[in-house]
Amino acid sequence: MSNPRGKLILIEGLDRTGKSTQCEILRQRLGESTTLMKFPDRTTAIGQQINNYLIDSSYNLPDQAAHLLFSANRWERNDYIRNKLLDGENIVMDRYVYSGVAYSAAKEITGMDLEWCYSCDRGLVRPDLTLFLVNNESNDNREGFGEERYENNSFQEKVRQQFYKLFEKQASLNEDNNDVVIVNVTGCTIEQVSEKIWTIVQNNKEISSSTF
Ligand code: NYM
Ligand code: MG
Repeated sequence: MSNPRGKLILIEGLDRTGKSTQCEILRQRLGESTTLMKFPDRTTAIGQQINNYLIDSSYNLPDQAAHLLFSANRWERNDYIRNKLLDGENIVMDRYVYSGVAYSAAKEITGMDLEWCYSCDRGLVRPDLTLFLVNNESNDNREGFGEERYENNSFQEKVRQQFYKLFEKQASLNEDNNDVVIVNVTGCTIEQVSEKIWTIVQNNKEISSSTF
């Protein structure tokens, strides 16, 4: 008999909410057959272009083109993701489609609405479980905040609203079992957050994922 399919667990959130730390802890907890992935994946050729766009505010790209690069960056890893899952490996993912849609839609460009932003990610492997980390503390004292494009409080607030719109839309479609769980991490230590996440992951019902 072949291996059972692995699980794709996604951690999403605004900048500096502790996603990367939590992804690493979760990967360790899930054990050996678990791979950690992150988007944007800055190691590919497309990812390097994205990196330049994020770190250099004078690097101009039409917003639509920037959006398509982020999406292409996911598509170039889609077969790898699918094959890992089919081989029975779990994947813990640090950002994915939801970030792609929320950050771009938050720019409020005419014609670049939620639906437009979502459309180019249709068909990507869909997570089994999504955890959305919410930290209501101010970003002002967070180390490194403000170094990259998008890292300012007023834009982050717009992104937060787009994330919620998107989750509502998903829930209203109710097409399958794609669970999004909001995890409030305000005032929590790293250990407390990792415990919250671990409880949710362990309680997650058996679900089979499909595509976006
Ligand atoms: N981001 C991330 C997007 O704008 N679109 C996307 O599709 C993805 C995956 O990139 N501010 C933004 C969110 C972040 C920035 O991500 C870099 P990170 O996780 O800080 O490296
Ligand atoms: Mg960041």
